Amino acid sequence: MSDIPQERRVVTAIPGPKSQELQQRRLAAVAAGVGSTLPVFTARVDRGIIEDVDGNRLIDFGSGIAVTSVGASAEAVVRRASAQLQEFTHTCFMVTPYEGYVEVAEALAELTPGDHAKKSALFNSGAEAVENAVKIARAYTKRQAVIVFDHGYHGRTNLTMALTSKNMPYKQGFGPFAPEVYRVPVAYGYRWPTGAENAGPEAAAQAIDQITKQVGADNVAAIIIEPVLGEGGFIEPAKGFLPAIRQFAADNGIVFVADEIQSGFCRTGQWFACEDEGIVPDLITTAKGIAGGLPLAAVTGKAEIMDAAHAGGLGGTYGGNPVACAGALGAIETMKELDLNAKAKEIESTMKARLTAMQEKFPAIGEIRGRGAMIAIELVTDPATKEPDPAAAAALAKACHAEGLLVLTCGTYGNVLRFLPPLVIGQDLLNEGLDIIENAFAAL
Ligand code: PLZ
Repeated sequence: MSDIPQERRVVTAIPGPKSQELQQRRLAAVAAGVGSTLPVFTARVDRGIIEDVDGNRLIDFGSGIAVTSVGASAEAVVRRASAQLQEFTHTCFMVTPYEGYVEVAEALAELTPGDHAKKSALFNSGAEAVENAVKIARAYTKRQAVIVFDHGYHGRTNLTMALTSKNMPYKQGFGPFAPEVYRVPVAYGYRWPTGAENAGPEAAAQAIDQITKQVGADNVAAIIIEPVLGEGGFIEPAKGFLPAIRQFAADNGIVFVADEIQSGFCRTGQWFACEDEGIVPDLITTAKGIAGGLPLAAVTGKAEIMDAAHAGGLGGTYGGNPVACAGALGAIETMKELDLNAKAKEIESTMKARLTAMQEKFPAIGEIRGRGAMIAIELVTDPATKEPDPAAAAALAKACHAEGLLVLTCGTYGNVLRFLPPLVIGQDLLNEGLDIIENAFAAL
């Protein structure tokens, strides 16, 4: 287990000389299509600190894109995964099964919303989970169409590219895409033409109208939505939108799928973000935070839907790998023991208070939004026109990186600065990170 002093330390330029050397090797050996936010090469990670190969200690406001909520070297994850490594690394659950997989499925049944009978299937990546949710929904409904939303993100495989809304960088040049995917409006309050207060009901009415008129509700297998849209800009659908869509799905025999890959596992201060509006999905996809950094993903849902796919119809060589399952059990143990839902809510109140004070000084902050430790600011050239300002987001991120604070950007317009600290980050580091953001604004 890493044990790094929880203090920022900048001892070289960022990236430093050793990182720059590694970056040269990387550029020669690694495909150009695989990018990096900040080419600082990692040596060790512990709670809120990433230590690089030059000895710099960066404050982590990214968690490897909402993955290492319990930290990237959490004691229980390291202990359980190491013990599993000693026993066996793999058998393939489809060849000879093992208890860890079953335990993860039991934990998912306990933690996900709803008290109906639930079953799970495990996979390696978020995109794979989403693809399988579609397979299961199609098998159950014997229908084909899939409904997704503006600003939605669901992955980089062929079907999930089709489900993802943003062209650059995710889809450009990679088509043709899978058929029977239809995109409808989402209640993006900040940018809704008639105002945020109308966004929920109006967007729901438009979405439902488009589904019924353009697709036909009877043809729809699944409606897939992120309860907080992640890559699209940390958009919280305006109040009332999710319940209306969920009800429409129930009324029309459509499988309602909550993609909680980014928002799940304590990230928003609930086990799952859809709980905030009392939504009980038919299926829920999880990944990222589930296993403390080890690759694991799941589809969990109503037993009768999950059982619709024929025997042998679901699977994959590595799905539910035993080491990843052990890691997940360690991550879940940590979330419960440290009450990371409460920690996420504390992070929200610290961040929102500081960001609200900044917004008064810096009009570029058009909106502060998100929940728990999934917080973002949308940057605009002028709060009156709401013209997106991706250049400001890029400049602020760059300035933060130079000071040793890792932040990420996102958003359909590339103008959102997002903050996803590990839920185990200390209050001092959190405040120091916010100081750096404030100074970056002042220098902008
Ligand atoms: N669904 C809601 O957030 C992954 C993407 C990073 P995978 N988000 C990070 C990038 O640029 O590739 C994500 C998500 C939601 C699905 C996925 C896909 O999860 O594990 O990356 O396949």
